[in-house]
Amino acid sequence: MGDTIVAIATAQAPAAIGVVRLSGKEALAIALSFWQGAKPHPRTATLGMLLDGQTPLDQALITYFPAPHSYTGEDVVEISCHGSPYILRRVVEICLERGARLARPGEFSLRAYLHRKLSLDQAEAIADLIQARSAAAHRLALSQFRGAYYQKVRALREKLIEFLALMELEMDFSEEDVELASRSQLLLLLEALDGEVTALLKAYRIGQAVREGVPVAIVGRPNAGKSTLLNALLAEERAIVSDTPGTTRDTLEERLYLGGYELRLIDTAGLRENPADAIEAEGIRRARQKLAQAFLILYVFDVSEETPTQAQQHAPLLLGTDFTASILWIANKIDKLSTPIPSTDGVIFISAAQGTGMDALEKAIVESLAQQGASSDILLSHARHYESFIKAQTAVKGALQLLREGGGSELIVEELRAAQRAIGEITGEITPDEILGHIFSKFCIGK
Ligand SMILES: Nc1nc2c(ncn2[C@@H]2O[C@H](COP(=O)(O)OP(=O)(O)OP(=O)(O)O)[C@@H](O)[C@H]2O)c(=O)[nH]1
Ligand SMILES: [Mg+2]
Repeated sequence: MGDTIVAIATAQAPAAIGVVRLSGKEALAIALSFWQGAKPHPRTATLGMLLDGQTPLDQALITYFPAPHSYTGEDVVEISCHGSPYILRRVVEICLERGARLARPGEFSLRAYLHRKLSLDQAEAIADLIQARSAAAHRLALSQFRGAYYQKVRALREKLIEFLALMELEMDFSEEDVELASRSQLLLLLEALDGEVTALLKAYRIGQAVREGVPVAIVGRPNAGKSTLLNALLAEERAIVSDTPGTTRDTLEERLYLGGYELRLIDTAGLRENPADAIEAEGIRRARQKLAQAFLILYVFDVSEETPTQAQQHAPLLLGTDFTASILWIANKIDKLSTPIPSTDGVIFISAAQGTGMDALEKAIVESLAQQGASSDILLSHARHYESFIKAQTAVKGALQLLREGGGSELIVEELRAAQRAIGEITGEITPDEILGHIFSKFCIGK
């Protein structure tokens, strides 16, 4: 970690400004070695000229953050110059010639973590923040970064550690048969812990969906108006619409931003019991596959052909049972009705072709996501955290079982240790090096 690293911290395209960042002991010396201007004061931007040999390269600002008050906890220098790919590349090359080394992806954040400027989940939150495309993903990343997540996890772990300490102490006095850790209190703690961990685990699917885009499948019989609905939601003629049943043969996915969420809207082939040919059968198979992955199902039916009750009765036959998503019932083509039909609870009436009822539908989609917990600030959204919590849950359940069966303290202590280790992995209190390398390698260079 002793060496000084350098990387371009901004996007690699012509832009008004671009930033090159240096971190490490030699950061300031390297920057000043091709700088013509005043020596920068800590944390104050200083104007000067960057030199390429004897020739001016660019007018720039240098900001110097002496250790430990910097992002990485080391001496950091940020050079803001004009965002020309050539200038930025030259600045990096000159830094390399003067002894810096090119940073690996995520290496600035890795250093920040190693210098305890960030916990591991906070470092991951920064990577998420950079990637966030929707308000909801941004909110999740920010709350994780601000430590909401960390507090919750840490509180759980601290309680565990208290009990562990007491039980370990007990084992030292084993001949005297003292019971320092109340078994009934431990049982209560473990049950509470099990409840919290289970709730966090349950929120994983929605958390991941919020971060990566919530899959929403549009399904229903052929000709119900699914593709018309997709187009109406996107406000774009994206999918082919025709009055021939079976027009959509493959699935089609588009991103839509709605109510602060990023949705992955998936149009599918119409579902029916007896497909006409092998292609349609394959389309239906794919539709069912998307159904299984979806978070929300928009079930579209032609209300001029079946009543809401009939549609709801038939739907299970078409949908099968291989899905967990909640369903929004959408009665389409209300413009074709000569007499309006009475409103039915939980059914949204629209005309996708004419754009009627779209506001209510959009509102219902957003509400449904919120109801499923998508608006929560603390959601598990990383596979790595999920795995650690699964390990913790297994250990907590193991300890609970032992406790209920009057199992020996040694075995219970083993399980408690495993649980606290698993939770410690999330914030990075206990994390093997190879896992660290893997986590940070997924960051972008310069971060
Ligand atoms: N009157 C009326 N017609 C509609 C409405 N929505 C769709 N249609 C018509 O219904 C027919 C089928 O529409 P699509 O959007 O292609 O239906 P689909 O569900 O995607 O059909 P498949 O892809 O074949 O499964 C087309 O002729 C549309 O113009 C609506 O709200 N009102
Ligand atoms: Mg279609």
